Amino acid sequence: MKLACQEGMAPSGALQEKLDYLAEYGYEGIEFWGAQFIDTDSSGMRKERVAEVRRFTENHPVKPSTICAGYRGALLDANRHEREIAIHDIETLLYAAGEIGAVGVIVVPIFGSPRIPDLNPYATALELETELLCRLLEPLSKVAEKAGSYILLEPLNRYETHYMNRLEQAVNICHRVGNPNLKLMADFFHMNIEERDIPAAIRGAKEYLAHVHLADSNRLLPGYGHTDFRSGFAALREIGYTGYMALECGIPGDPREELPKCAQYLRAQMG
Ligand code: LER
Ligand code: MN
Repeated sequence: MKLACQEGMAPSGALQEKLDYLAEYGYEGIEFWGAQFIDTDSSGMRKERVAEVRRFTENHPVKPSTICAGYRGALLDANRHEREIAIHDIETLLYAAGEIGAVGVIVVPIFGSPRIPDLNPYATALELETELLCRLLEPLSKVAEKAGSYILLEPLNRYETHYMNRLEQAVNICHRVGNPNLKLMADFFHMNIEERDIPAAIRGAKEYLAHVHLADSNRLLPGYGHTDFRSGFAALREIGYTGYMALECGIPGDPREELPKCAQYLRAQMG
């Protein structure tokens, strides 16, 4: 398993320096926020940013791990324009991920409350959302296939979304769509709130798990809360997971001291 860190958590402003710091601290991957690859004027790809990331990471030990969301609109919006802009931006990001060599693009189907009407007794909002999501993910995962990257569905805790809070729900969507370029990811912060048993949830997602986010129970760096990373990492090892685990959390202090300390802590939990 490889440790990664979100770009915004690394010290200093320039990409080259961030990469150098991360390598020195013991990280092997960097996760980028998606918005930087989207030209909001033309709605196309920001090719110069993609080229820059490629240039800086090509011969660097720290590689792009993933692109985290950052697209406009929402897949599960009742407004067609909002869905279409989300699809368009996610497609752009899937191609960007392919070009920079990242595993894929983290996709959250909807933040917050339902935006699809409840049409009970014909269908509940949740049933409609699942139908719609599968319909949208079928062509999107074909784009992922063409782009050489993966869609990574991310379950979030109940305070951030009403839809898809546990890994099992994302597994069901992946299973139903049945495209090998549709996968899911596991975020320890959300799992700590929603899963009954984190190692069991990870084991249940074996077939589709393609990325991990790391944060402790209080969404600070691992080691500052009460999440048991050791048992979660053992389950990841058991299912043969060898991908990235990217930090996505607050740093309670100077990143120059905290990030290397955290890498050491995480490796000890893997041990
Ligand atoms: C949001 O809480 C989250 O975990 C992100 O990875 C998704 O944007
Ligand atoms: Mn996350």
